[in-house]
Amino acid sequence: MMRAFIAVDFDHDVKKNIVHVQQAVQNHATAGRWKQMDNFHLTLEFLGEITPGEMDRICLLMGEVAGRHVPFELCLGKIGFFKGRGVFRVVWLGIEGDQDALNALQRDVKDTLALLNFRDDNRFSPHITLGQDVKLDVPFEQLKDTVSAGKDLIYVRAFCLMDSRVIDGRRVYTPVKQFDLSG
Ligand code: 2AM
Repeated sequence: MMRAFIAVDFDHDVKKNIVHVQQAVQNHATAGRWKQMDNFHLTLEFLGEITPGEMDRICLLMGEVAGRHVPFELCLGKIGFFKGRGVFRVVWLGIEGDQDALNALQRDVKDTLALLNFRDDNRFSPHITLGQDVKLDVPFEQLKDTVSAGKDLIYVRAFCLMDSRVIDGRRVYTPVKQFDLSG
């Protein structure tokens, strides 16, 4: 079995820009668990545990999805959060740019996975997780106004099947299969 999800992986330069935003948030944090730079990604669908047989079927269908979409451009947006009890459960970086293309790709991934009985009732909320269980020494809105990402374009040319596992006590996300957008 493999713990898996479908995501857009970023190249090193984009991850470096995300780290700058994360550091600006960390400068005002009194608590938090922070994502490692290598692990920054944009999840399209979370799969959970899958068998080798399911992986083969998923790869086949994701290849077809990729063939129905053309590359598009995104950029990094503003920070936001998902609420927890007394903490910011997730502090994330949002996404701007060609949201229509991103949403169309995500919908196709989701609908296609539903054919394999992977069902997800969550509404897609594109975000890059920076940290979890975060506490801040300033109001979030104040931080939001001061922290901003560079507007460099992110060229989305592919998406990946990602493997999630703990190695030496550290969570590691690894792209196991890449699907190039070519539609
Ligand atoms: P997160 O970034 O908001 O934590 C790998 O764990 C990826 O799948 C992460 O992007 C994570 O979202 C997402 N994920 C993990 N568990 C999930 C779940 N049960 N439902 C939806 N997404 C999940």
